[in-house]
Amino acid sequence: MNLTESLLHALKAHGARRIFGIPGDFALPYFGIIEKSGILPLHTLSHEPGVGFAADAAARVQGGLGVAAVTYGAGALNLVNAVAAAYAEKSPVVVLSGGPGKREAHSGLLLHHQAKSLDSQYRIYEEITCDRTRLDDAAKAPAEIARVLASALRRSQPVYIELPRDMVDVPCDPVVPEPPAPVDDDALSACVDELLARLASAKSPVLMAGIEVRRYGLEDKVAELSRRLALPVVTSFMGRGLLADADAPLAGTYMGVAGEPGISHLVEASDGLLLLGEIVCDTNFAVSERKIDLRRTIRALDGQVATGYHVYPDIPLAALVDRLLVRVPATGRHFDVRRTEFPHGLVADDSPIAPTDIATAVNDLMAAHGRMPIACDIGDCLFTAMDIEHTALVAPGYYATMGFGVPAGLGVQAATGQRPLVLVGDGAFQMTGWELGNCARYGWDPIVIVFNNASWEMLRTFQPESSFNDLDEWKFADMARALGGDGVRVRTKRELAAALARAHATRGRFQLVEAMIPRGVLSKTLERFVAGVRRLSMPGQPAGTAAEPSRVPAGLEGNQARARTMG
Ligand code: TPW
Ligand code: MG
Repeated sequence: MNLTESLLHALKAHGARRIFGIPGDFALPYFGIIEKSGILPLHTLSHEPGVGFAADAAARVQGGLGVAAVTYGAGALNLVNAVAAAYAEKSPVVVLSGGPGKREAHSGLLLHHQAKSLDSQYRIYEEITCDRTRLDDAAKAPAEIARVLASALRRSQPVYIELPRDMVDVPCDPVVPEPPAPVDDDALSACVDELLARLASAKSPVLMAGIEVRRYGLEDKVAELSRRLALPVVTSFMGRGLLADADAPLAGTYMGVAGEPGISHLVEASDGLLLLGEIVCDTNFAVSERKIDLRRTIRALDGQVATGYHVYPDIPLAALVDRLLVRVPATGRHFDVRRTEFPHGLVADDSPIAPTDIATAVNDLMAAHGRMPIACDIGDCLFTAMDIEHTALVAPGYYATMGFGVPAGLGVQAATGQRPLVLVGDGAFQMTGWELGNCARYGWDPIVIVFNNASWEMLRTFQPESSFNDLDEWKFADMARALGGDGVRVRTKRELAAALARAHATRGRFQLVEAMIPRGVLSKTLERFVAGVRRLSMPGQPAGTAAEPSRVPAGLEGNQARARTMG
């Protein structure tokens, strides 16, 4: 076995199922081995950000590892934003990068694709990965690979592996996976004792499920736990889509001032808020009407548990949930909650389309034909998605990078075999929409709804006076045929409903529905978000005046709303 084959077998053994990538001359040798060995299938895309987003989405929906394979320099540095997104949102993407051969690294010549030094790339990746290795020693490579892949799975974050191009086919031993890290049983017991005591003494405990619940494959167990503990469950904005397929008492999604008032009250009035795997970030919490004192919550995140001022280090979420299930017996009683209701029954008339109509039309479609997984970009499309029935959803709800939606949809279809629905704004589609051209050769056929308001509308809501937010009206539907799909532009609710039905009935080619939305028309959720942010951040400010980001208090402690654009 050679070094690349050893790596590929290890990736597979750690849960990778496919590789997304773009080669280059530093990468050709190991790409050759990927193709010839057939250990993992390879999907090439058009632009490295798309590679990263697809690998990230595949990891999110299927569990295990996503793999993004690129060349040195121009390739790997083009991937940086997507890997930073995966780092922030805890998606275990393995970055494989070709690298200069050991001998050429010492030739004295500057090498093409080199930035400042040959190590610049490695150092840049130190900031956005949780572990790294350069495989320049075949004897050490198996242990290095084992360590790095174990880190990716344990931390649920990206890692970086560089393959010098003259190392890829040297003989190498197979990788022996690292044993799971031991958990201190006494610490786990003490932690569970305190946690259960806190919940038992709370009058209105609530469980907020965060993304780690999915990252560590715990959705069914957490659903069971919440029933046994009779805990109403909410997700955060970022965690939307979690537990959609689990049998959980799921009330809805917490979005503070932007969300359903009942859910906001449930969370903000809780005296026992259990944050399981929830990233404590501004998009999740800064929209709180009433301050959530984080010190009074119980937080399990990043392999530790904090209650009040006690911190239990080295308690993995999976171990915590397993132990809680051992300690809390099933009662046999059925516990459920009132659930958020979502709009259904689009009045398919000749009036123009508002974002919320798209949510209604999608709900109607899914009610008739079954749920689809959603890949969503940032922009009003993501706020609109909050009005769509609970279904699997991948979106950059915290890091908030544009360009995620389309390539993530490709990653979802590759990973699950299910046909996804992609929601994307015109601005974001301009960034990565071209990746749809790769659907034909892999047989992917997502339904893509482009919210075309000829605008960077979310930015406009925060700074209405700037004319740079006006975009030209690109004719996206016309581009679909050239890329191997079908496209249709719709202006009315009637046309929207008909186009979605037709798209759903047409398999085998991607279907692009370009929904024309007048500038300034927002989803109900974004409207509430904007109004709430203004109200919270600038008391006394007349409605309709843009808040100025720099004057708004930031920081989580105070849970003040920040007039941020998610950008
Ligand atoms: C990679 C900053 C956040 S939202 C936004 C920008 C430019 C406008 C999005 O326009 P779109 O959607 O897609 O038409 P909509 O509903 O607002 O009209 N560059 C990157 N990521 C972010 N977040 C930005 C810039 C931003
Ligand atoms: Mg737009």
